[in-house]
Amino acid sequence: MIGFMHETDLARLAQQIKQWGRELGFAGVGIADGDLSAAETGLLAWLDQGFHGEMDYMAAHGTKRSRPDELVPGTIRIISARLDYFPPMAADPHAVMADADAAYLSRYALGRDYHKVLRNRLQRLAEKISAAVGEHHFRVFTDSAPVLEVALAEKCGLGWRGKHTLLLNRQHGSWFFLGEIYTDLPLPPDAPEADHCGTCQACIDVCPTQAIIAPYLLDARRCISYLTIELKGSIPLELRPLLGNRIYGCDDCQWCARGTALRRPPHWRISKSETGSTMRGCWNCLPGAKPISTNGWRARRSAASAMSAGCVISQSRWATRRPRLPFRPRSMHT
Ligand code: B12
Ligand code: SF4
Ligand code: SF4
Repeated sequence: MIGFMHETDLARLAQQIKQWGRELGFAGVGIADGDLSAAETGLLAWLDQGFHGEMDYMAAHGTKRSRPDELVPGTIRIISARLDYFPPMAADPHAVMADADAAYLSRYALGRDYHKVLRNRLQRLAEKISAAVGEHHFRVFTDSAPVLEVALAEKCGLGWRGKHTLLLNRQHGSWFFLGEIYTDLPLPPDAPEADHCGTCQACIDVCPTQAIIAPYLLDARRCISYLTIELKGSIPLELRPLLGNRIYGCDDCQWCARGTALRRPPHWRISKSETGSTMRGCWNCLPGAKPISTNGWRARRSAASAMSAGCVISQSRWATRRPRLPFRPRSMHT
């Protein structure tokens, strides 16, 4: 059947896939071709600089990460999907970060394990496609293989690349996960979205460790997310005081705000550009989350670092209480 599909049938199928995606709970679905040559140059430069630190998996797969058809032969399109997260019942995150007796976990870690949720939904989406067009070759990924997820989602217009390097859009800021279906279906690709960062650089200014060393360039070795989740060794002494009570990931660069009604972390410094219209591109302040205890060893390790830096985290909160999380926090990345 696929061999006989006309362009108009493929365009209709692409619309249908997006509709099925919405029905499955995705906030956005786009279709990208597999040409990531520009991103490949950036990836190689990033690796050359050693910005990946101990994340050896980032360098381990040659060009498979930037060439989808090397990872899954026959792939010509990538269906990229966005799943929004943000725990609606959570308390004010800025209050948590200001509370020396609390520990802050990044918002993504407060819900169900997104790997499973996203993967299951993508699998169901791929099966719907199979039911409609017959067997096609596909593979489903979410942070589970060497894939340049942000570059792919950027290509097909699921948002624009912020200076913090994440993808964001006007609807939900950057508070979403990404996942993909690699396919051999010649679906019509979508266009990228325009950049709305303009002259704003609030995310760069607010980063506690100055990990965003230039617009669109992150030195992961300085990023609190890396330090508290990925790094296996101990957190460098000079960075510890900057962690505050963030013990599992960090969201500071995602709290870029527009408008005066939005609440900010206590250390927020308003950049000049925030008063300009460019800031409207980025609205991320939403209700926050409660302090959460966890028995994750990395969380304990970073809590210990935070305490050694003068941040008081009550033992009962992070060590002895029964974890309230529905799952054990784990690294997002494999
Ligand atoms: C490794 C990784 C990390 C690392 C490194 C992050 C990074 N920005 O690279 C660490 C552990 C720090 C991390 C942290 C987080 N992560 Co992460 N991470 C990944 C992972 C596995 C790979 C990302 C990657 O390819 N990085 C490599 C570099 C090369 O990519 P890049 O930033 O696009 O690089 C460009 C620039 O460096 C540029 N470049 C190179 N040289 C130069 C030089 C100059 C001068 C300039 C200007 C540019 C430039 O070119 C490159 C290519 O375009 C992806 C999942 C996936 N498989 O894609 C998730 C992913 C990106 N992470 C995600 C999330 C949610 C987070 C956190 C928010 C988690 C948290 N709350 O703690 C933080 C955010 C930190 C941040 N500001 O990026 C989501 C992002 C979703 C979104 N909306 O974009 C992803 C997609 C996971 C998912 N499936 O949803 N993460
Ligand atoms: S804070 Fe400003 S520069 Fe950073 S992603 Fe948001 S709009 Fe772009
Ligand atoms: S996650 Fe935190 S430490 Fe990492 S770049 Fe963003 S603000 Fe900086």
